[in-house]
Amino acid sequence: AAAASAGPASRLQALPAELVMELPKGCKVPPATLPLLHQVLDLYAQRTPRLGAVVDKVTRPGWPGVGTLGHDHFAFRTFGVPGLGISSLERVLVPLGYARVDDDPPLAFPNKRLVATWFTPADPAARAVLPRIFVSEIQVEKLSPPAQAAIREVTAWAAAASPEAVLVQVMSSLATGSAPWPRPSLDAYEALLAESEYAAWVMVHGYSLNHTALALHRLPPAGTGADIADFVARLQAVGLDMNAEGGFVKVSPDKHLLQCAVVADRMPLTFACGKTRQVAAAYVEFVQRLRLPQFAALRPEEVREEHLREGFEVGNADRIFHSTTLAAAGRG
Ligand code: OOG
Ligand code: NI
Repeated sequence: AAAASAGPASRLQALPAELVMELPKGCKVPPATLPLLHQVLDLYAQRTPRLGAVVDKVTRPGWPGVGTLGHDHFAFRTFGVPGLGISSLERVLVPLGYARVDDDPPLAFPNKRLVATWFTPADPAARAVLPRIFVSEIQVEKLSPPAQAAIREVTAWAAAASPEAVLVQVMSSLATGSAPWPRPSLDAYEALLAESEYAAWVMVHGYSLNHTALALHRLPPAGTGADIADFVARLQAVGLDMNAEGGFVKVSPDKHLLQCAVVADRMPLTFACGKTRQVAAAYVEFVQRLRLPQFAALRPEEVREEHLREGFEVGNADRIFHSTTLAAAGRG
């Protein structure tokens, strides 16, 4: 896939043209929203060489393929410390036309010491194009004293700053792809990694996009979208490693939310001590949302995003988090 080269996306360097979003006419989304989301995606594409490979394969003749791939959701990870955490992205997303959705019960992952929530475009007309945004945070107070100390040391500035000042730092981190804290030494990184893969990821990647999830339900055939099990087999056949945790396809208890992920790319990172090692970068997910039973009578061509299973599922997400665990790869 060629990098996007025309129109409003002309500043973008690495983003495949198939992943550029276009808002439907008349929808009420602030003008800053799409440029920021594209900037975040472009930085992600630069750090995720596998994305280009995935898009190339998926849009090849013979696949259920397409000119445009839709984004079901984006996902970010954060440190749950004062001033940062989920609330720091809420301050970015609400002015961009997103509304927070608080699930009841909340999405919680006690074994990973994580909680999560998600955001949806406030204007329903934008929901078929703009991604949902899944945001998680690690409950720092539940980590060991040394891990807490390492995180608090680099985030103390946020507790002391005004919300407006923190917002400026978070925005600039989103727009540049660099974390709003210094890079750790390799020893400090490895100590954190031994305790929490998630915490180590956030320490080196900050507010970089963790993944985009591409929407299989927006591909043909109408009414169901592309079959996810078929997709897993196709992706494996072209040599991509899939997250094998709990099976390749993660299925919600209601059977209507189906997810799978290509495991994270690795990238070499030079630490503050000058040493370099491979770390997990970002990954690509696929989602198939199936039609809700109350819309079973619709003709396939009448089925829209609002007729499909909404939201996220704790059991699926718990497994998808493993996509940045470098040992999670499997070829079936
Ligand atoms: C998020 C994992 C969960 C989903 O769609 O349920 C998730 C992460 O790895 O940060 O993406
Ligand atoms: Ni996801």
